[in-house]
Amino acid sequence: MSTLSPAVLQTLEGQAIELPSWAFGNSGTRFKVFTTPGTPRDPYEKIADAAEVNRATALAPSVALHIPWDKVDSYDDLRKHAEDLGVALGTINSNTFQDDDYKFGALTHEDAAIRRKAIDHHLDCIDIMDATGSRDLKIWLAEGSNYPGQADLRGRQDRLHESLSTIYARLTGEQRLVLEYKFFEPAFYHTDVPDWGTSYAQVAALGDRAMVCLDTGHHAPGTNIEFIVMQLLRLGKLGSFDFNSRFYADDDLIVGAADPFQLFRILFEVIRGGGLNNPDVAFMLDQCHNVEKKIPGQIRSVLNVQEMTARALIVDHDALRAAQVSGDVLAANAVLMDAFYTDIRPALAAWREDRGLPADPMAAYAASGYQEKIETDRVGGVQAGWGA
Ligand code: LRH
Ligand code: MN
Ligand code: MN
Repeated sequence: MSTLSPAVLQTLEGQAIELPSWAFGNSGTRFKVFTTPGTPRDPYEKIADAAEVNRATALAPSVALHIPWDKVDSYDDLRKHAEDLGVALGTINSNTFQDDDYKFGALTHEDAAIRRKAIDHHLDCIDIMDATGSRDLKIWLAEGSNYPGQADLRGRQDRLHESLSTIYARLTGEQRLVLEYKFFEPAFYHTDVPDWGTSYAQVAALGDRAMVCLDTGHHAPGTNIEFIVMQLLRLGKLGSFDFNSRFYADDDLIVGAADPFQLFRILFEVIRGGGLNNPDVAFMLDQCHNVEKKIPGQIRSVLNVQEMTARALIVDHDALRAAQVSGDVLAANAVLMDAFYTDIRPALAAWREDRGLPADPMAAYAASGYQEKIETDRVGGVQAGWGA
């Protein structure tokens, strides 16, 4: 059995992965949304479910909200509810992608009145951050065009800068803005923030408290995501991750499910670049569980990140450097692969037990009775979905 050194375990102890509230709601494809028994009926129940993930793993101390999906009467009250359950409210995600007014854009729209409406939504989100104590405002924009000639690409970029500047000026104290990019969807011809370079150019023009958000599902197939991680860390602009897996498009599947080796390579570059347990870099999940149970889906996800972080932490850096410097290609590659193939799961299970946590969080959750309880208690209400 592989053992993990005290230094590695200490690093792992500092790991925190934020959960998305929407992972606990129903979601699906544009063809069908299957409902899951026990699905939360409101933001309070989503947070209660997220707290179960943290209880089983001690890995998920905060929950991200999406506005208006998680609209409540009192965010002070929601914050207290979260704190009573041992979790904090985290990143506030804005939403300008489900309103008829935004058909041709929101922050980039030709019409100043529509831009103002979209800016005001972000200012409302910052008011919510003041109440929840959240640090980050995460902006993902569904803006773009479907046909060449439909839009003035340059004008939209200029208006985006103007709108973002107004939002950025409202941030106070430690608050930050993170701008998420995505190469396509829902627009198919052009997207206004399609890549890390555009996100970087926009946030660099704002200031130190504006950073890039990297969603692992938002790249073309074959993209070397770990290279982007390296570059953004090097530039001091990697603000956050939205972790998930993709096979084809923006699939939002369980992180580490589609390509565990890619997750390893990403985490290796995070560690190499000083991004692990670094307050500047927020680790979040952005996933949906369409056919599997949601709470175990989230437990599996945070464990996948923890397991892959452990593997990336045991890379023998001295041996790797020596091989790189001497040009020994095969030896260098072997150092990485040795760490990737090491089964650290038994060592992590033993370590969890030492800390009073379940050795097998998946089994502990299944035995806890929580799933049966919510499936009984939550019958009859209107279930909160991905967009409700
Ligand atoms: C866009 C996205 C973004 C949204 C979330 C629901 O595809 O990744 O982060 O806020 O999905
Ligand atoms: Mn995302
Ligand atoms: Mn996405």
